[in-house]
Amino acid sequence: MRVIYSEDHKLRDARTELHAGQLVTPFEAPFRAEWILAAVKEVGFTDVVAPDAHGLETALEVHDPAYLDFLATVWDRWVAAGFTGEAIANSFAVRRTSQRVPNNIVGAIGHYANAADTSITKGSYEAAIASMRCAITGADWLNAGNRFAFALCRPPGHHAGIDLFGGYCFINNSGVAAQRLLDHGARKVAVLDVDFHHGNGTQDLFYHRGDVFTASLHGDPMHAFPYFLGHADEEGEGEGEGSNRNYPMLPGTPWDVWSSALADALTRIKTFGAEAIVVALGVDTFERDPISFFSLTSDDFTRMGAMISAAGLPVLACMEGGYGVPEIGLNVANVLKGLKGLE
Ligand code: OKS
Ligand code: ZN
Repeated sequence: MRVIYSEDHKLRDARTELHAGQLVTPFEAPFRAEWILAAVKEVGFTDVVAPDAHGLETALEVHDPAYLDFLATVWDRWVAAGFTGEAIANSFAVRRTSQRVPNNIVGAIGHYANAADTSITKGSYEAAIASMRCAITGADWLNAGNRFAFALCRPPGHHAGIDLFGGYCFINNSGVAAQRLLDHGARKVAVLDVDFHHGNGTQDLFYHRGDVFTASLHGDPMHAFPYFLGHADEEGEGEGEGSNRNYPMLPGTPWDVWSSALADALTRIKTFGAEAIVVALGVDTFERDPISFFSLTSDDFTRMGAMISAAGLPVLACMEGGYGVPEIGLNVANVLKGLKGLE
């Protein structure tokens, strides 16, 4: 199991998150990656490497070039406007409004945001690039013929759409990794999103494409972030018809219900003909996660890894969510152990 990790995640260290009507210390903070890295090393996953210095080539195949340019420049534009706080969107391009990108930075950030929770700071872009590089380097480990890799991505990526940031995500790491696998010979791949939250960004990237099967198991959007996508009737369109599958589930969902959805997703991934699985690996399905409502236990994460492994395909896990509690490290380590058939 190769682990890919960059110290540059620390460049993303926001002070503010708009949460419950207040600016709080973000849930998505540097300690997460440190705890996870320590825990996976602790159980013997010590093959930890830094990512290769990839540019934007692969990201440009799944994201809008103007969006990536916005990400690269937003902080400097925010500062140039004279603002002293972190960059937060507060005005949005919603129903029946123009989709022109405003010149004004407040308008531009609102155009490209799908939520106001995610403050942009100095260094956020550089951290997002490092995170993307971890995912690409992990994909290349599979491209070289290896069966497993774990990209310890931070910031996460699965809420980042073609031209949207939010939900702590800027560049869709799992999506970029899937594209990288396709660019290096795979004909079809799958992104399996086991994070508590719907992978709305990943769904957006591939909704009209027939070469990537996207499946997401998540809190029902009627009750949980990201609220506006993730329903069971979203199945893909055009070339992508039938290649998106959502499994919305209710508060308190335990392993037996959750794992039935996983089994169905894995069957469909095999039927689709995927040659590899990118797992958008959030561990915020844990029973004590501070912002989620499923009931998985630490042992369930080992079972999860074993089930995914049993599909018999190469697997790249890219880190997504999981917050607050010390068990995030153990839970990730357990998924990796399950993948490898340990314990
Ligand atoms: C509101 C909380 C917003 C939830 C963002 C979800 C992030 C996540 N302040 N996505 O997988 O874990
Ligand atoms: Zn999540």
